[in-house]
Amino acid sequence: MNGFDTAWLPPEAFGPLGARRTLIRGSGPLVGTVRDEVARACERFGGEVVRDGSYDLLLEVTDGGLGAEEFTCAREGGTTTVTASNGHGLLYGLFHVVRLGAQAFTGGWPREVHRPATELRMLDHWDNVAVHPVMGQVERGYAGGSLFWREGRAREDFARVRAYGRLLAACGINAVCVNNVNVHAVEARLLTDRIGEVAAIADVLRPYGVRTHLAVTFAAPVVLGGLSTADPLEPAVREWWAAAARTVYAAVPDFGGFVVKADSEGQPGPFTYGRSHADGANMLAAALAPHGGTVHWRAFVYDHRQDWRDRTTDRARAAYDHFAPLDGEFAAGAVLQVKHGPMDFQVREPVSPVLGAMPRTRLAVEVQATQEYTGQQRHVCWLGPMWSEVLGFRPEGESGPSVGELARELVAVSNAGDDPFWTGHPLAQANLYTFGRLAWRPDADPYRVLDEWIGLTFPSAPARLVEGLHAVLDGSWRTYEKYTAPLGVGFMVQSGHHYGPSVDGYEYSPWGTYHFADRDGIGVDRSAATGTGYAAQYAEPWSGVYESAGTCPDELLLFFHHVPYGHVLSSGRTVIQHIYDTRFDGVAEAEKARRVWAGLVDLVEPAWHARVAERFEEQVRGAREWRDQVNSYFLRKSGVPDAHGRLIH
Ligand code: GCW
Repeated sequence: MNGFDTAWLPPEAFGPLGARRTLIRGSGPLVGTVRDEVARACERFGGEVVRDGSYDLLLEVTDGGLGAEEFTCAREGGTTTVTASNGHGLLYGLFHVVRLGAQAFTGGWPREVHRPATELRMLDHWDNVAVHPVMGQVERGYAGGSLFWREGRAREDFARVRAYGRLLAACGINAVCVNNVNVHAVEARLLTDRIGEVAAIADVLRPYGVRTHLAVTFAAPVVLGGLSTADPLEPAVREWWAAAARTVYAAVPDFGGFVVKADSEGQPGPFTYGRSHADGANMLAAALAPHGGTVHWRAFVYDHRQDWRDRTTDRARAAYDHFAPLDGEFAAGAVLQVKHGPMDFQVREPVSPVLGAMPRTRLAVEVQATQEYTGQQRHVCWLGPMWSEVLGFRPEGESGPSVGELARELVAVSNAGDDPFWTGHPLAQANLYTFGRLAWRPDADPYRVLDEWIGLTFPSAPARLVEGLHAVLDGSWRTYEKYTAPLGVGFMVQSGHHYGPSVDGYEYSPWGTYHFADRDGIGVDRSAATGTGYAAQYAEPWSGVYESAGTCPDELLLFFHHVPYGHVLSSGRTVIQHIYDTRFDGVAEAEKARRVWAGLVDLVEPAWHARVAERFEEQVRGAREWRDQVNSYFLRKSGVPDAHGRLIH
């Protein structure tokens, strides 16, 4: 390994392409990137970048009426042709050819048009410039330090950032926000006197078609500008932001825009001035509009200081209650960035009702690749199937559009850092890759995407390795769910760092995260009839489906209902027996995955194999801890013995 892992772009992935004769037509910086990629592959594999004469592959910028990121690919008469209307599309076309491997030069097929379904496919980095005393450098980061920042400033050596940009382009990601949405004092200044550091990063990402975005604090006019207010309707404040945007664009001409976490978990926002979130977002959209930028305004607004005794406040309702009434009020340059579920990236949540309730708002769906609540990159948890379920959900039922169709943009909190394997757990690379490909095509089959990832990461993998990787990854999210959170209950984690079990870890906290287990039953009543009314935030058919415990899907039962332990699920099992069984099954599955991985030792590069093997030890230990704590807790609460008489402590 040359300092860091090649992930899904090992040199061998360029073998078929690099052995051929390629003609490249077009000019501009991204065509330059394409040319460099092909030239490098040819140097290694004996092919040639030709200027004329015969060729096997034509990569051509033409005026073919294609959109900015689109490309076509065809193969006729022994020649493969990729066309695009600019360098960006051509770069995506090149990586398409890489993905096809030898197949790109075999047989023939008519012209196919490839275009992304979403305009923006972004990674948000929760990276701090300075190391934060509690959160460390990367908030919820499980892959070492930041790729961008080191020792309080932008890195001097950008080799790693360049390699990152390349990996992102190869899976279709076109935007990165380079700092944490919780904007601390040092990071606030990236907007003003430290914009040069952002510009340096943008320069490195630009050749891969990745635009740079910045998280900013809503209080910037006060904390940086010395104004007495940050009121979004105050002319001096609006002018301050307009001037700030001008400075940013002078340094970064293709700057993507701002990301804002306002009135959320202590961050400042428009509520301080009695203004709405549309007022706040629109002010920033107005500042960015003359330059073509957008503001990503996060919908993660809720009361994080609630009284656990108060059963009427329901955190799950918060985003909808705050934002749905504002539909139609957001400016064209404002994107509302909505977490995929109503709570906070738990292992299982329903899809956020906000996504079906704001047809006149530009929506981005936010998912979490960094595994805060899904094993922190010590456990294998491939999130493709979860994201795919979210994107396939149809808020108005079968005849209506899917979330993937409603979302104009997809955003993931990145799971990458300066760890040699990028993601701490090497298999977590699959999450990053899968996110990019699902963002490009939300209706893609995640298991096919995983095949692609395997094909690229392990070129010419024998069938035993391909099968082994599928065996370890395919069901890993459900395995994780089995030993952790039953039936849609969340937050049974240790408080603060969120790793490992603590059934009551958040039960009496101010964060709005309760399961209400007592001796008789468990779950949150979110029905309209007797509960918090959250179920009514959905349109039919879902409001009806979720309203009744009889029709609510098993996996979400305790999210929507408080039921007795003896309640019989549609699976035929009681809730308590389900809790016991799934814990035992989850541990058995984790142990099996560990065995499968051990059996691949001869097929995977030793350092790679060893890192995963080491993580599996921790995963199995952790899974047993989850099983024993959760089962013991519920045995003690309910007094109901396990029907199979297994050991519960
Ligand atoms: O999941 C929670 C995390 C916070 C995070 C917040 C958010 C960046 O625990 O660390 O803050 O969500 O999404 O803003």
